[in-house]
Amino acid sequence: MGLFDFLKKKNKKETNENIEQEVNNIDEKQQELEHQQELEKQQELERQQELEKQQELERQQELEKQQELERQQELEKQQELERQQELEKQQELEHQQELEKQQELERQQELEKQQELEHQQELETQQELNGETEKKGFFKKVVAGLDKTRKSIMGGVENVLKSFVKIDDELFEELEETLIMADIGIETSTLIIELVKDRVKSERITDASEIKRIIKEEITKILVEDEAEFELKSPSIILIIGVNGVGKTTTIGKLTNNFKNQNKKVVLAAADTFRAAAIDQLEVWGTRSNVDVIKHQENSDPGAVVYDAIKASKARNADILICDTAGRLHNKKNLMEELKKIFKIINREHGDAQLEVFLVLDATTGQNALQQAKLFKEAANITGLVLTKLDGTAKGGIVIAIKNELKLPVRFIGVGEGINDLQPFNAQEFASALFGED
Ligand SMILES: Nc1nc2c(ncn2[C@@H]2O[C@H](COP(=O)(O)OP(=O)(O)OP(=O)(O)O)[C@@H](O)[C@H]2O)c(=O)[nH]1
Ligand SMILES: [Mg+2]
Repeated sequence: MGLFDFLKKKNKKETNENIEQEVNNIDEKQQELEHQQELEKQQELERQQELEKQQELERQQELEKQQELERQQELEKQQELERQQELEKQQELEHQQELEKQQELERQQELEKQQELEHQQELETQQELNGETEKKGFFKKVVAGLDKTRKSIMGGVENVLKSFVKIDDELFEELEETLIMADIGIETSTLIIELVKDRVKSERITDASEIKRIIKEEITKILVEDEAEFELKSPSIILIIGVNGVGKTTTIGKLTNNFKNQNKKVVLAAADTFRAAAIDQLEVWGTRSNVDVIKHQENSDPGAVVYDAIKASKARNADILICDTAGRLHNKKNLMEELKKIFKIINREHGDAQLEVFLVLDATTGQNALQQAKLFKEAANITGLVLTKLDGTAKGGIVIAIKNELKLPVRFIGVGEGINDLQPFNAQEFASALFGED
């Protein structure tokens, strides 16, 4: 082989090698490219997956948040429900307690009513047994009831007279003091002693023992002065007033019995609405005499009760309507305002009825009774007095003071708690009972 061939061959070989090299290069490049693409695809895929993962996570979180919120709301709803149930339970409990309290109160009132009724029945039976329903029996009771008063007045007078032989100013002073001590009051005691002095002078009395008789006569004169027969026409309204505890409701019970015995038709008005027990108490008395009692709820307007009672007594053609009133209002002004309202209603609704306003006074309170009468006289047109509890008090001398100072007629006197323990006041009889036979 020649050099040329050799070179040619060599050259060809090199070219081939070059080509091969070239082809190889291209192959590598190709591979490189493919690898690159593969890599990018892979990365793209990973990014994609990453994104999806991210989105999935966010969805997940969103979902959890949502669920948490719902759980929270559910919890709050549950708590609200429990609170609501707790409240309802509490209210139910309170309602139950209120109901029980109410029932207990009613049971108590019913019991008191029953006891009051039994007490009255017992008294009545007792009186019937003793035959005291007779007027004679009543007079005896007045005499017995006034025993302490008699001793207080006349016992005192006798004691003073015992220690004086001569009639002088000192004797009169001591006598006056004795009368004041016996609840006859300063004004009336002074008047009595002045009258006694005048008579001692005009009748030329020198014997001190004569003075006792003169005192009795002068007191009797005061008691019987201006006495007029008390008469009730039909229809009549009697309004019973007075401070608490003096015996208003009891007096109404006794009066009702008195009028029923005279065949009068009576209706009662429970216008003392201040206490539920006051309404019940009047009802008990109504039941005992079998008369209608017009009543409203506790604390209702007394004027409205009177209004209804007037309507009822007209409809039933009643002869007498007797109205109980409260003596226990918060203050004097309230009490007087309440009375004024009642008067207005009576005048408007039953102006043609005979209106009697009876002030009830508790004789055992002595001078207080006189003070009360003065106060009530300013607010109400009192037409008569009822003196209660004259049984067994030493302060009956107050009747003399009341008669002299107030110029109001005493209409009835009470000498006990029973239904028959009330009588029309008869001054002459009262004076006899007060001073007895001696
Ligand atoms: N011994 C005696 N007790 C009497 C007499 N009158 C009433 N009482 C008693 O006095 C108390 C009070 O009587 P009530 O009739 O409730 O008096 P009230 O004025 O209606 O009283 P309030 O309604 O509270 O304002 C009762 O226990 C009666 O039994 C009486 O003439 N003699
Ligand atoms: Mg009463």
